[in-house]
Amino acid sequence: MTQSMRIMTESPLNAETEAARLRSWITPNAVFFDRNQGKIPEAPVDLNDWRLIVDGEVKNPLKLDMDRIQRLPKAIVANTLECSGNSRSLLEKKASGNPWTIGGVGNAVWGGVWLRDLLNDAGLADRAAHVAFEGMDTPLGKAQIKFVRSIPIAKAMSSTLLAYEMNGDPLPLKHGYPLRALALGWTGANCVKWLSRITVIEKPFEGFFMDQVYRVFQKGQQPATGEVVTAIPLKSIITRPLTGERMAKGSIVVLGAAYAGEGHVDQVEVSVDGGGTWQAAEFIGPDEPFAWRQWQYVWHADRADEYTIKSRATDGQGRQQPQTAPWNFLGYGNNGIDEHAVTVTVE
Ligand SMILES: Nc1nc2c(c(=O)[nH]1)N[C@H]1C(S)=C(S)[C@@H](COP(=O)(O)O)O[C@H]1N2
Ligand SMILES: [Mo]
Repeated sequence: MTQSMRIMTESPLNAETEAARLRSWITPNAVFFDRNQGKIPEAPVDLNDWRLIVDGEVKNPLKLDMDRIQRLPKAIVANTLECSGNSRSLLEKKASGNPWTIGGVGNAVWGGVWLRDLLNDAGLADRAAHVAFEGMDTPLGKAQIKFVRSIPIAKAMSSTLLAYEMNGDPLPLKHGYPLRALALGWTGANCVKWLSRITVIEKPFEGFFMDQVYRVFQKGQQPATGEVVTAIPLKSIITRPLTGERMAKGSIVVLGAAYAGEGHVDQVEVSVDGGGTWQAAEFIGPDEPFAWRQWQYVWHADRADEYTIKSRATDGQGRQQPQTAPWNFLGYGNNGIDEHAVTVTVE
């Protein structure tokens, strides 16, 4: 069965999940969003030819095959992955990049090994401060720039998984087979697919995908002086009803999801009068670190009219989603309440 996705570009493949497929806690692998800078490998690498190299500022560099990796203690963790550019097209002031609506996000249960276990085996040298990941995808475009990203050592040692399973299946080719990094609670750009090499370095990796993109900067500002995108910001989305829907009067189930990156979503509220009054939504389904929470709100819509529905999340520190998202040149991190409003007709 062909699964429907909203394809934004075919080469590289960038496709978002339909809102209706974001209504379950687990996003099925077949409809999980695709975000690529380069060309997805045509065929899965033969594991006989594949090794993971761990080198750089370590005492004993490692070269591991998949059997060795799978004999290490296995971790199974939920994690919501979101592309930094998700919801970009909903910004009032346009920003350049893929025109994501809300479907550049998904939640999966990943199986793999903790990066910390490998780094401890390799033994960190004193100068170890960042960890760079290199993917095996073929770069597209004239510049032939490989997708390499680095994260600080503290994140690498605390909560970064190397995943070889996704929702109980071997990691699908599109999502990084045989191994991908997952900096839990951080945006997708920090989660390099098709891993071949992990290099411990003294300072952040310098290169196109570190310095020119995945940074928050304003028009006219040098991208490299902007902040690097790391943790996913607090956000809620409405997955039912969808904007433009017409519904019969009566009880209408409003559904959505809310996530907070490394934080915890404590509360979601819903407004059906454009933000005038707010009622608490109920959570449904699991509550796991790094994973979104699904919520519902039963709306008794007795009067035919046009309505604007909004949702707002509060995290464990009492912080709330912003009313409107702070704008930046590449439109990253749109978590505005207003930008995610849906307008429906009750008749
Ligand atoms: N090797 C490699 N890893 C990559 C990318 C890429 O282009 N190449 N894109 C990144 C970005 S920007 C995102 S949002 C996620 C998307 O992961 P997915 O396609 O499995 O949803 O992968 C990240 N890892
Ligand atoms: Mo991304």
